[in-house]
Amino acid sequence: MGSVNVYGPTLSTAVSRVLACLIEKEVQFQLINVDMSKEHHKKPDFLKIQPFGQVPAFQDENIFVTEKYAEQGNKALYGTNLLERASIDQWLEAEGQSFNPPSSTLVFQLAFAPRMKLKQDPAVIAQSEEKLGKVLDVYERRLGESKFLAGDEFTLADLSHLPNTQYLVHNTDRSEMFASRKNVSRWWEEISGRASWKKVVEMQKNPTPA
Ligand SMILES: N[C@@H](CCC(=O)N[C@@H](CS)C(=O)NCC(=O)O)C(=O)O
Repeated sequence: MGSVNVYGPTLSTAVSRVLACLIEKEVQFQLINVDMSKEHHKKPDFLKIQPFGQVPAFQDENIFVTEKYAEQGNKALYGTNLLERASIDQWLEAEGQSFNPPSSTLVFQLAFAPRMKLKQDPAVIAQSEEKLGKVLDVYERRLGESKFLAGDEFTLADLSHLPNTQYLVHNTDRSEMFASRKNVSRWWEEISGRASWKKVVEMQKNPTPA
C-alpha cells in the first residue's frame, strides 16, 4: 500500500476533491496543512512541488491515483474499460468546463467572501446562478437516463462535483437549485452519502491547525 503527502487545507474544494479520491481508492495519505492566509502556497519551496502556487500539491511524484492504485479500493472509480472511461472523461470535462466555473464563483461569492469580509458582486452572482441553472437542467435530463453521470456506477465524474456542491447546498442559500431538480437531488443524496465524502466533511469540520 502506498502513501502520499498532500499539501493544502481541507476547506479548499480542490484539496477535498483529491482527498475523496484517495479515500475511495484506500490510499494512505498524510495531509500537511498550508496556511493560505500567509501565502505559504506562493513560497519557493511550495512552488517546487506545485509550480502554479495552488493547492493541493502532492509530494513524491505526479501520481495519477486511479492508475497507480488500480487494484485497490474502488476499482471502478475510473471505469473498467475504454468505453466507460470515455464517458467518465466526458463528464469530468463537463464538470471542469461547465459546472465548476459558475459553481466555484458562487461558492466564492456566497460562502467565502462573507467569511473573508470581502464585498460580494451581485451581477457576478446573478450571472453565475443563471449559468449553473442551465448546466443543472442538462444534468437533470442526463440523470433521468442513468443513475450516475457516466452510467450506472459512481465514478470520478460524480466525485468531482462533491466539493462545490457541498458548499452550495450547506453553506449558501442556493440549495434549492439542487433540491428542486428531482434527479439531481436524488443523485446528490446518493453521492454525498458515500463514506469517503462523509470522512472528508468530518475532516473539514476538524481542520488540522496551520
Ligand atoms: N486545477 C487545480 C486547481 C486548484 C485550485 O484552484 N486551487 C485553489 C484553491 S481551491 C488555490 O490554490 N487558489 C489559490 C491561488 O490560486 O492562488 C486542481 O484542481 O488541483
